[in-house]
Amino acid sequence: MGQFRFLTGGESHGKGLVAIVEGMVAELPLEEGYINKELKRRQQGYGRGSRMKIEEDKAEIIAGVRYGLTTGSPIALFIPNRDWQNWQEQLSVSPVEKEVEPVTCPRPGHADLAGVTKYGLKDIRPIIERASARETAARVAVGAIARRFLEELGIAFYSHTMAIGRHHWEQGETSSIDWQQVEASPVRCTHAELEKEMMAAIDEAKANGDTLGGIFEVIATGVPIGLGSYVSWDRRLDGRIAQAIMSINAVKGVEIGTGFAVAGLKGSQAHDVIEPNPRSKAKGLPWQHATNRAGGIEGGISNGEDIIVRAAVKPIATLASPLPSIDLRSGEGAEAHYERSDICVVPATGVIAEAMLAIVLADACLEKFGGDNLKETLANYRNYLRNIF
Ligand code: EPS
Repeated sequence: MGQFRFLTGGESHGKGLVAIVEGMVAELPLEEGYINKELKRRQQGYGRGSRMKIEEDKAEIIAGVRYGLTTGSPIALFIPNRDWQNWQEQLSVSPVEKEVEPVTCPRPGHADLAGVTKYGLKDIRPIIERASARETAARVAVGAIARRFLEELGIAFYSHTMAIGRHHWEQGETSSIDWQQVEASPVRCTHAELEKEMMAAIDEAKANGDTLGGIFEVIATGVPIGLGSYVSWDRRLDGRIAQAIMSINAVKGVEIGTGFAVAGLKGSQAHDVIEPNPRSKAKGLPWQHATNRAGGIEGGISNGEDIIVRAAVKPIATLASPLPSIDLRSGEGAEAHYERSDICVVPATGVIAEAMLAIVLADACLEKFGGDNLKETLANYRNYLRNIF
């Protein structure tokens, strides 16, 4: 991250989440309502626990915006946690008189054991709080700013669920997806039969005290050719996207385009042939790719096709029927810690990935087109497009 960067702070049950965003151009129209629409999308999805009934995420912009326009200064955001009122003693900033029972039985698959050891703590509570996916609410708020900016360049974002547990979408054409239907689906899946199967699988996991993972796909359309670069490892757009998506809680695998499947194909089957674009006089570049197996990136640079990213999400590590673990106080075997949690977060993770992809692309666009004011960036962008051929 260079031109557009951010930091978040906050615990899952603390007073709230904060984010500071730096590098956004001045005079971008931005309203809290736009950010809150994205926050609402993240809160949905079948398989969420009762926490989402408590929270109603809303971001307050506390700096960097005046009269509905960004000023070029850092943008500061605050998202209050409604559940904070139930955790004031457990997460008190000042010392408390009454001793709070520590959490000492780490959950397999969670940051608990490595985290408590790394930071030399006696209580797993601070690890639970900061490793929680609650932090992604702040990322989605930041991603909404990136998305608002990219809208001005004609770039849009979508995501859908490809699998929950063993229930898979048999690969269809992404271009055939009805995105309104995805938004209306409780699992963000367009196929009515599959949607039913996925929801039944989540119900079954819940009844058994278990959890489920899956796969989602995220797509960016309208991305110009030439973002990122092959010249150095850390400028490769695919590498930057992979890092951003892999950093989302519970994501264990990332692929761009056909990713892992391409490894089994011959070169003659794997690549996207280049052909003249018959519509180029009216619109677009003079060429097009016949297919998009590369997922819109070749040699670490965007190639003008849609960017397509898929990721595998592991089943959540907090199980109502806890896995075997140890009690760190005695070293003896014990059941892992359990507290209220979600059953499946694959649909929400797709929305979070849209935000992370927007953040990477906003950074790459600012790097390529520069500018400190929206008008300046757009002029540079249009000039680039005009001069491609
Ligand atoms: C999470 C546990 C659950 C989730 C939480 C992530 O929270 P709680 O312990 O309060 O029930 O709901 O996710 C969110 C709060 C959110 O906003 O996404 C965990 O342990 O990672």
